[in-house]
Amino acid sequence: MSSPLTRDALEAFWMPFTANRQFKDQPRLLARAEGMHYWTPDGRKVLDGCAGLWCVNAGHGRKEITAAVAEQMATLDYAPTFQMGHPAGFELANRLIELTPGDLNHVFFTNSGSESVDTALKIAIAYHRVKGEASRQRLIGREKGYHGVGFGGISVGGLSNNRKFFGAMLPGVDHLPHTLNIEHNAFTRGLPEWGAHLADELERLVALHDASTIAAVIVEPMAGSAGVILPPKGYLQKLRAICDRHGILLIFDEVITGFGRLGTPFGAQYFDVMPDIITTAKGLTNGAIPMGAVFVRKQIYDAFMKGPDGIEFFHGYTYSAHPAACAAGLATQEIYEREGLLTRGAELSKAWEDAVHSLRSSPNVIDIRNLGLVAGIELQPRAGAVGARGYEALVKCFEKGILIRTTGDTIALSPPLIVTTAQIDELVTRLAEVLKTIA
Ligand code: PXG
Repeated sequence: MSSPLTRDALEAFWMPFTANRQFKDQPRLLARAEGMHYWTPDGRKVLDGCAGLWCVNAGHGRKEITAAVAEQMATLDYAPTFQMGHPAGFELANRLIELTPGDLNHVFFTNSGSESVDTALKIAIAYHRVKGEASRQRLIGREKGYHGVGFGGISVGGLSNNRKFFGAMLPGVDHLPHTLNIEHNAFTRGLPEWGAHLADELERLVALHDASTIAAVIVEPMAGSAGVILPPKGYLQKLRAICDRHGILLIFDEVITGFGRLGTPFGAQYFDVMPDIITTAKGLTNGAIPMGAVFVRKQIYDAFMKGPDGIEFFHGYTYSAHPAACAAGLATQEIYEREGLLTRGAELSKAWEDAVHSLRSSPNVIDIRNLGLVAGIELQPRAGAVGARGYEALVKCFEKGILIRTTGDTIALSPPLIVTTAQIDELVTRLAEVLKTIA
């Protein structure tokens, strides 16, 4: 590898969610990006099969975003949004609520998905309190859920590696069962038929804890990080109905499914289920500048806007609605609209489904799951070495010029929404070639 960085120079940066020693012994560096591709420092071209980390939905190097950010920085580099404001924050909020379903018409800005999740959980608990139901403090997440890495997010999250090192976390949290079931649903195209009854577990938790103690349920409408786990047909509708029955808020964590990943602006529209709160980040700014946003329904916002004059919600970040992020967000939304990217996934999803399911005949593949422009390809774990096959796939794919994501032994694919059918074929063909070389 012809990186200018020596082994020593790699030490100072403690890398996130990375096997630091393995990486630093054999680094994989990305130096440049444009459109559907990255380039390594030595000029090798790599096809982006996962939109960076599920975020670069309009493809890389979008000049309109660069120009908008540069102009914003030259005009107003920073402005506080505590008891002050600047035009771009309001402009972006208004632009975004045109995309959200129903009356999800109020936006709280954050800087990441993790902050969006913690913000949403705090809004949910505070909402019940301002309505006079302060006993509703309990939060319900789901096994295998990923809601970022804040203490709120890991508490409602359901990935044990992300939880077990960090002590007791938030009290008063419980979890629904996850919906992954290879025995019943292996190689299903789109949403699985089996498993809607798993939502009834929420009734069991309500019976156990009593509805008067429960503030909210948070789920990813389609779980990305845990290895692409789909909701069975009717499952989300059932969750919605049970929440309604018991006055519990339903939060959809759409950090991955937001901004066109499933072929609709949000997953809520894809599934035709209306949550009370939606959390987002990633595709909001095409990954170019960090930003997150939490969307809440009118009744929630209105509940806070009553009561005595003064600050209604004691929460916010120095960089909430940062001018550079707002400029990036506005330019990104322009691109999405002009190029029809938020619905392009719907046009491509059949070709995508056919392409990824062709991997069924590849060695060690035990399940393939797909929805919109997402796919999960699950490999049989090696005896006594869970994740080893997945990691080998990641490394070999990179050598072969495709960037994929792996979680354990599951490969996740989620290309930028500008992907062509030829590039889908290229991605899947190269992946099939790699899988043939993995014992
Ligand atoms: N919620 C969901 C549903 C996510 O997918 C977060 C919250 C946290 O977002 P931030 O911006 O704080 O990282 C995420 C993030 C992967 C992968 O490879 C997924 C995420 C992040 C990094 C890698 O699956 N999702």
